[in-house]
Amino acid sequence: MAISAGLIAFYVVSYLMVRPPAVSASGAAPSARLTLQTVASIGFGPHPDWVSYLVKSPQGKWVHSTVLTMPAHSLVHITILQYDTATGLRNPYWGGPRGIVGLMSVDGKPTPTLDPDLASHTFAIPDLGVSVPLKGVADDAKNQCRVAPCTLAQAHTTVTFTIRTGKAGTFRWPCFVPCGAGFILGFGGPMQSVGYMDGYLHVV
Ligand SMILES: [Cu+2]
Repeated sequence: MAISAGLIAFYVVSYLMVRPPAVSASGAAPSARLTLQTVASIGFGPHPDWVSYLVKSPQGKWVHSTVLTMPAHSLVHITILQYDTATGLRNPYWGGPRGIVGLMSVDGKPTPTLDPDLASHTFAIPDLGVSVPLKGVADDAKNQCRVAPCTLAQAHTTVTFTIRTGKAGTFRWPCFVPCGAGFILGFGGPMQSVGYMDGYLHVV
């Protein structure tokens, strides 16, 4: 009894305390690069069926984290490999990319705006005025990824865009698509969990 109470306490504390590792963009000021992927289900860990982001380390390894580090006063070229299908945005305001330098490109095509119904997730940093809708994979696409990290051979869309960082600081970057399937209004679970659909950006 004491042992199980201890285990439960440990589980609760580790759940509250554990933070995923910070992963840095490649390169240094004034120009850096960062690659992320989104997956419909992470496939391992305490919540294998949760939707999630992963980030590629400068060494090319996929890391299950949403804690990012970028250089200040820089252009950061971001690539997001989108393996999840569309959920759709409740608020069409988020359908237009905002706060980026130039246009986003979707599968190599410059794209001024995205039909909100096609969005799977957003990459958004509200304090920096950045919000980019991420086009989902078609529901009937062949060879869909079920376990992360997904590979380029599996169905995906590729979204690229550039943001400009300013001064140093730490910023939240939550997802604004109600992608937390099975939770109230789609906004619970992974949507509120750092490492899945909520993250921190350290500008240094
Ligand atoms: Cu999301």
